[in-house]
Amino acid sequence: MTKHDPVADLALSSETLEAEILRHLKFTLGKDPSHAALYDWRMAVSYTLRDRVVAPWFAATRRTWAEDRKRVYYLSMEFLIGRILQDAAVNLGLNDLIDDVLGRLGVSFSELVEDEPDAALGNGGLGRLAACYMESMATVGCPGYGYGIRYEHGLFRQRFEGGRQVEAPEDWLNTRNPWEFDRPEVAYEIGFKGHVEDREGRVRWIPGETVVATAHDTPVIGWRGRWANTLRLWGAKPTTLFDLGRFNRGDYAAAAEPEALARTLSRVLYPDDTTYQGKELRLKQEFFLTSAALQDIIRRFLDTHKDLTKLADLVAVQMNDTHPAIAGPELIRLLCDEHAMDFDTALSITQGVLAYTNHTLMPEALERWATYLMGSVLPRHMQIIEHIDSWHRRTFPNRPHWVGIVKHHEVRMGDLAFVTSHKVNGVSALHTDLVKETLFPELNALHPGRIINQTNGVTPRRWLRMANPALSSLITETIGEGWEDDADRLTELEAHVADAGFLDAFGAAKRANKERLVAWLKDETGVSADPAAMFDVQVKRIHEYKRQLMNLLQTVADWHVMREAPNGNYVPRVKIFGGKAAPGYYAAKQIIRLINDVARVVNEDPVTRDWLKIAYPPNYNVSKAEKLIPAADLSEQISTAGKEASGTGNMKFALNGALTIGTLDGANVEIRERVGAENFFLFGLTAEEAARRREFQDHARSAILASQPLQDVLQMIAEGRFSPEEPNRYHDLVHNIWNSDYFLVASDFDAYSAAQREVDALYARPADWARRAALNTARMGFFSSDRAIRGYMKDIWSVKPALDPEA
Ligand code: NBG
Repeated sequence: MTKHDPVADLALSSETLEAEILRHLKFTLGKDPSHAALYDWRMAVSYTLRDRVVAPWFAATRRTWAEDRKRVYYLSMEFLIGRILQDAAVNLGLNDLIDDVLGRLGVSFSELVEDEPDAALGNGGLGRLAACYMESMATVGCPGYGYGIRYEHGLFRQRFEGGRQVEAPEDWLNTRNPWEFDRPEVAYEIGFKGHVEDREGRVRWIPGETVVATAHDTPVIGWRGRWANTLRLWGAKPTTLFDLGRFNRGDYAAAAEPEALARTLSRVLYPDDTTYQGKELRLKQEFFLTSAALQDIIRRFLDTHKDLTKLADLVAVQMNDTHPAIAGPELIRLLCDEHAMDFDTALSITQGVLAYTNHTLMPEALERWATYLMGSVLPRHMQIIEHIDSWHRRTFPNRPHWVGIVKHHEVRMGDLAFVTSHKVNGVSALHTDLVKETLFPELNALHPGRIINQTNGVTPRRWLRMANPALSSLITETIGEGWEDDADRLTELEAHVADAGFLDAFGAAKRANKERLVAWLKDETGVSADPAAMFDVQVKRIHEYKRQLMNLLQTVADWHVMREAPNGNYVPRVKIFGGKAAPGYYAAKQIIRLINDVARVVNEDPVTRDWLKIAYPPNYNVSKAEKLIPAADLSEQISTAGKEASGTGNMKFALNGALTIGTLDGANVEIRERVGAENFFLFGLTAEEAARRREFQDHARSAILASQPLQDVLQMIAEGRFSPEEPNRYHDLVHNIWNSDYFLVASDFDAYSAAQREVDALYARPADWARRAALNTARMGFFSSDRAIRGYMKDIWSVKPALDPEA
């Protein structure tokens, strides 16, 4: 039998495309073209594209049913999707056609693209990884669903007032979301609180509160539309809509109370990715997502199968960090209490189904719920957690006494996720070793082989093909089509790096991206940058461990040198920062303010104006990353070794031909191995050395005393050189570096400075720089999320890609 080729269905003439856009404009938006606003055009084009996704989406779904394939369910509290319009256009191969057709209609496609709100249902790397993985699952043909929460307000909007971060609510759903299909008929009741009844061994949880979870589906289309999956986001609704009695008595606010209470569950994303706060609403959100997903999964399984003991043959559930780790107890509850299974069988099925990805070692980010809170919000689950823990203790009598899921009146979600899973994975090779050695040494000894590595990846469709059309065209001209879903083919570029013509073209593509960015930076920040200068970029969440402060201190040191010796010869740089701080994270907010204070002084300095500029565009998000990354020359990946689990921005930069200055942390280690040590600026303490360095009481003070430049910089900041209106504004910050400096800014400062001088020296040799940059792009294919997803499919999910010939 010849297989139907859905790609053929995507072919479209420009006349048809135009007619479809105009049809949507008229019948969906109710607008005459002569009166249509940008918004109307964007909606019309989005609906037209969404229509094109439906056929491959149905085809993939039908095939999964018909072939009774195993499905993967990716449970995540965050999906940092960004904009969808252009991504869909690129994957469907319609980008240029749409551009032409709209051009003829007098509409600018790039303006439409910029008009789309950025779906920011995530904080940072963990959420963006989930989005890249969804796209790769659709590209390789891994049948599956992403399950998340449809937050009405995603990550806050950041602006600066007097250099300080100010947060404003984000409202991506203010206008219609053209990508989703509402599924009001897919609804599940989710309970909280209440009590547990035990009638002759039949245990039942009687919740004290309930809400309803309803589904909103967004199709996720893979490369060339060969496969599509569903991102199913849950919204919360009240079980009883409205208290009519109260309304009739005129008590309108109270009448709407049930609705308001339910809605809070899917109202806002918690804006913090590195600390755990123990808030009841957060626990409720986690359970809301998890329970809705598991009920949906079991319902789908029972549509075609009877025997729930076979669940793991058709279902793989991935828990993205511990946020959905209540999945273990919830699945056991559903199997035991609702489907009359015994505990041991239910636990073993659960372990077969679940797997857990760990994304951080930071102790303050590891979720632990007070038993009284867990017991009150989820009383039945608290019992089951105790059962799991005592089962584990009985099964492993040599388990050390300090190990356990419930300890010191807390439920440790990492241990819970570990025990209820068949595989636990780290997100880079180094991180995986540290998970084994420092986070779960005892559990690792009891369950050898359970912890495995799956190094993160990023989708080359969005992060190269779409974000960097200049470089993408060059790649296609040089090695031909097809590298987008076979990123290992990028190595074919290596044969061309000795060719001066190719290197010139490579440099020209970078230059074009930088020119685009210059115009944008001017608009966003007022800073004028010279496209010939080195663009040195650090964009990511602001956190002490990521050491934006070290980068800034180094910048001030450079500025100081230039001022002292204004006749010197300096390599011009534009220092670009981007990122948000958690609203309650004081130290991170001080760092933001200091960057802005320093930028104001440096950018106005006539002595250094030709060499140094600092730009900090506010509100860094996915669409800003798409502009910044392709224009970067230098990628700053300078976290304290042992602290960054992987990083994924590091991959996006190197893929786009930036050179990295970085520590031996997270995936930097593997990036350096792949691109070659000579094409990577390494500096700093290793994870082991960092740990040992901290044991030395005076590490910061002695490093500062040994470094005149660092002393000078700290002195300038402490004296209020950058905050004359409030000279002691950064007292705490400087005091902290001298006296504690947990993240070893002082100890790594000189090594970092020396590496920056190597960077300068190479940038002064443009041909050498271009060759090394091109080698980075050529050797980054490994970091495609397709490779990562294939790894998960093989080692964790036991699922074969539906698009591979023999599958
Ligand atoms: C983050 C890590 C990053 C990593 C991403 C994706 C959390 C909790 N962790 O280093 O800090 O790249 O996860 O794995 O957001």
